[in-house]
Amino acid sequence: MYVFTVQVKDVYTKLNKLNQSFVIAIVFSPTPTDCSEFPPGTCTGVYTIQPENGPNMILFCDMNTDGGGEFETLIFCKLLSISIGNDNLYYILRQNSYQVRFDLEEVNSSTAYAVYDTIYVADESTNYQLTINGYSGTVGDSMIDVKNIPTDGMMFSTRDRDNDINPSKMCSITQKSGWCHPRCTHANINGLFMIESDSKAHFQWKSWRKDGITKTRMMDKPSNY
Ligand SMILES: [Ca+2]
Repeated sequence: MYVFTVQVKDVYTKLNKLNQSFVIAIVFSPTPTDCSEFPPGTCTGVYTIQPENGPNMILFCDMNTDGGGEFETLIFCKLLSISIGNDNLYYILRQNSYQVRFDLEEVNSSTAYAVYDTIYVADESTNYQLTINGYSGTVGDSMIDVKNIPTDGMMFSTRDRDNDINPSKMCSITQKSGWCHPRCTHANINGLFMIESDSKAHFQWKSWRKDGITKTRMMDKPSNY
């Protein structure tokens, strides 16, 4: 039997330096190890989980999309951005086999998705090396770069950590996104919200839209859920 309490967490203030944004996190006891452990009928919402031998963390759990049990690793829209971070992803994903789903929306409100059967993020000693493969969906497979090199197997780059395979560029700077860039990626899901710009830095999923993507969601769930 699960019981739950409600906590108010100042998450967005820490992440975005906003002053008056709070999120209510529902805390079950015992603490689930991921969103798939919540009892049937649990509502979509913000919850506290704790992976085995890992830290407590707050997640947005989507209990509706594609059968539920998914946790949102990234939410990007005009007003908010929440990311659980690579360390927390590692603690969750090492527990089981997971799949990942990307939901994309463009300026005219049409939507599309991609599912990859396998996702894993290794620990910091590997520079958070990403495993992602087994595409299906409606947006096409954009987990490749401009030379058709797959994103699968790449390490995470940030503006001060160049782990991509492009010797002449830092793709995290060119595309303004922390990501497992091979060369500069076709799926810039951590890019900027810039509908009108033709910059390489905005949201992109080139096999679907080069411009005009207004929302991206990345959600993971156990493969056997
Ligand atoms: Ca580089």
